[in-house]
Amino acid sequence: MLKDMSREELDNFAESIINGQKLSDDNIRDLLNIEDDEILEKLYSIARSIRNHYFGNKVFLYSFVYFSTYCKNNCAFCYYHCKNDINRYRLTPDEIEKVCEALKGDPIHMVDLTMGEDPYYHNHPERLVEVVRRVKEILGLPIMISPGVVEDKVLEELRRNGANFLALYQETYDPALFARLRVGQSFEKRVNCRNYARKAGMCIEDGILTEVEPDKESTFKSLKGLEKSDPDMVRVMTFVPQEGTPFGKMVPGSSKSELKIIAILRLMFPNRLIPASLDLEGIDGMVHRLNAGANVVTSIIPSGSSLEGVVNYDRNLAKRDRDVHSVIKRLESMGMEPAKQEDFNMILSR
Ligand code: SAM
Ligand code: MD0
Ligand code: SF4
Repeated sequence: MLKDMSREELDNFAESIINGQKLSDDNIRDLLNIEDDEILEKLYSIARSIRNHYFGNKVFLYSFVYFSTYCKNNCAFCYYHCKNDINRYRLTPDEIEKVCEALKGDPIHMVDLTMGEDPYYHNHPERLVEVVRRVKEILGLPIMISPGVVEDKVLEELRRNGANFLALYQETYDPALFARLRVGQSFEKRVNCRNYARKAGMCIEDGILTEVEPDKESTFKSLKGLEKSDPDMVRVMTFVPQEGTPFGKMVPGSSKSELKIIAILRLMFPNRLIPASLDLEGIDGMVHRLNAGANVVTSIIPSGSSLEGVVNYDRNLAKRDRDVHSVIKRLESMGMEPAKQEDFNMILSR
């Protein structure tokens, strides 16, 4: 549908989305089918126009604190799969506090506290609540939690003690694919947990994986599922095969599909938060993702930190280059800059 559009027609298309026009199912399928690089560039330019309309050249920055890499689950795609024989760590509440002390003063908008479904915290959710309470006390910043599926009462406590955002990715809205990815887990429980978090007053992030789907129709189902989920923040990440896991021998895909889906998400969710994760391709990859319509940089990790990411493009690199100052420097070279904290707080309260 974009193939023969002139610059003016592309601008009109962006304008129509800003004015409330929704993509039809046929539109979504057509966009997913684009393979030609020139046409993809047209799609990215529409996504950027829409993003710029709502956010200008301003970007939000999230620090990432993966505080326990123990997990009782066996997600086929994940390095932290319970049977993977890897070095794991669990920070104690005191150690988490130290990490946060070190983040004090960093120009970030939110801190993302992430863990595997570690029984130490899952069987004693009051420990998790206490972590959130202390981190809030220390940093005074908005807090995202990524704890996996937790009970309604725990969500309420987390909210009361300072958690603003729950990140919980469905990975796919194709139930057959879900069963292969999140082996033995309940599709509905994951949906319900997200819905309850919203009811309890939190913002929610949902997301999907790409380069694992059996076909385009599966991706289409996921996009429609996200539409129904209607999250405040919406993510796509490229599946990266992880050594020692059931999907470890799969052939890695390129980021082309992710970039295309980021742009489609921008057309479907014009004014929402859409991340460019540093975890997949570092700062160079961030540039492409922002150019496809993203407006948040996630997985920022202090340069000296020994904490993990989830996918860890830099697991085997000598130098880790995803600290906040390197990010801001690169943003500036693109004509972009960090947003004000007030702008972020406004999004949290809408
Ligand atoms: N344990 C919690 C959970 O699973 O919800 C929190 C961790 S969550 C941040 C881990 C997310 O990283 C997954 O939901 C998935 O979207 C992403 N992820 C994990 N392994 C990945 C991989 N190999 N490639 C791409 N994304 C991956
Ligand atoms: C990221 N490594 O943003 C983080 C993680 C969890 N809420 C986010 C997947 O890429
Ligand atoms: Fe555990 Fe989360 Fe990894 Fe699944 S994705 S194995 S729940 S850390």
